[in-house]
Amino acid sequence: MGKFDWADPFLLDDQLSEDERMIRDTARGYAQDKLAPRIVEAFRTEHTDPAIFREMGELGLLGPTLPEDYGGVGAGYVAYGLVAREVERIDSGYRSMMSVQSSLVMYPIFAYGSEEQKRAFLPKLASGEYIGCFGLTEPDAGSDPGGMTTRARKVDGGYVLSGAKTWISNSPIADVFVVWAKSDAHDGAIRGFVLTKDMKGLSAPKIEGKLSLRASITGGIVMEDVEVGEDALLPGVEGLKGPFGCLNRARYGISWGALGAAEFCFHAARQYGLDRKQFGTPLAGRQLYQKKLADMETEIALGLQASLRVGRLMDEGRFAPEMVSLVKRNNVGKALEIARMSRDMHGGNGISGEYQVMRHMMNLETVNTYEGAHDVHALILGRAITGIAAF
Ligand code: TGC
Ligand code: FAD
Repeated sequence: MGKFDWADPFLLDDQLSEDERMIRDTARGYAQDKLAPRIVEAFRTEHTDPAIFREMGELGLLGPTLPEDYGGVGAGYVAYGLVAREVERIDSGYRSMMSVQSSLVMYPIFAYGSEEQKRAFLPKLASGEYIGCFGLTEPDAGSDPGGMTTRARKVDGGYVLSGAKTWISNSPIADVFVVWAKSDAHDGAIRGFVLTKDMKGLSAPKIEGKLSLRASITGGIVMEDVEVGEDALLPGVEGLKGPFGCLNRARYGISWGALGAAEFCFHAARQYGLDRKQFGTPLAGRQLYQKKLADMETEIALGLQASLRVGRLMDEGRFAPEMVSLVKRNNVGKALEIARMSRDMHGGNGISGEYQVMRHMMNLETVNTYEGAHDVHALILGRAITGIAAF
């Protein structure tokens, strides 16, 4: 007979390789020692610390799946997911900073870029010397990125980009901008371009006053006739499959990350219930309280197993995007329910910054929306189930 561990019911740890456990422990140590002490204040004051990129870079946590030649550590996707889980256990905003840099900026340059682009950008993105952002969403094209109006006009020796992106993580502090635009030289097909912050006509205003993800800066990208050379075009991909190829990886990482946030909220509710007495007994001794804890533990355990399975298939080159939609949608939706539940179980204390569960709850509202809203992933699955697109 095996022993039951309430915090690891299916012995997830046993299913990891030595290398995966090592990367997980590095990420956990960093997150607990360096990120946890600053998050309450950072969230309260809406402060994004750019030094975090360099700290993560030093530990090999940026673009870890890339080969060492380009600054990565050649890790697999399970290891990448484990990093996301540890970082988001502290805050979804910190995980956002890490996953945009890794999956949405480094990955497209690696997968679709020229050798010169890879050499010029990847090592500095891996070390955190450069900060990157990914511009797909526009004011009138969110769930439907095919409706974008940003244009790349062909001119002698390059392109002129014009248009506006919005809700872009990292953009106000970014050095490198991976931007998607419809290119008239390619029959209006969507193409990727790598821009840098010093380019004339490019600006990235901050979006102020978010009530969610306050430790991760978000902004727009405004392109007013930005002239770029041929060398700014990502040569290796054309069409929406370019940005979606990156999103598959980021969404998968989020499926692990959100459960890290959920685990924080579950553990906090358990401890609170053990410590807090009402009507002469610890709250954790009440049936209703225990049912909620059991529901939390169940959803987290099932979700982690599912993400682990998708990660293994990714490492074997056998994943399908719909698998990612399934785990992103389910795990984030469940994490949001768990955070809301934990907030409630903390009573009045649950609304204070110090107890942290309401911060996770507010963050997860964003996580449920970005990288494909919860309902949009239902429609992706619906299309795969029925063969009928209902977007
Ligand atoms: P559809 O006709 O389905 O596809 C167009 C082309 O794209 C290909 N494709 C994919 N390729 C790889 N992976 C995927 N997941 C793919 N999904 C589609 C498809 O094969 C086709 O290729 P081709 O060669 O035939 O042209 O496209 P649609 O326009 O009908 O799209 C529908 C829908 C809903 C699936 C899609 O637009 C969607 O996923 N919308 C959600 C938008 C979204 O996720 N935006 C994310 C913005 S980035 C972000 O939020 C970052 S936050 C980061 C952080 O801070 O952590
Ligand atoms: P909409 O598409 O207008 O959707 C609104 C609602 O309608 C949602 O509930 C949605 O599920 C629903 N809906 C949409 N279409 C349908 C349909 N066909 N049928 C039924 N319901 C539907 N984008 C980037 O490109 N890069 C980034 O780095 C980035 N970072 C972000 C950071 C933050 C903090 C936030 C909030 C967003 C970020 N985004 C980023 C944008 C994000 O990806 C979009 O907000 C998301 O894709 C949804 O688009 P939207 O906001 O335009 O909502």
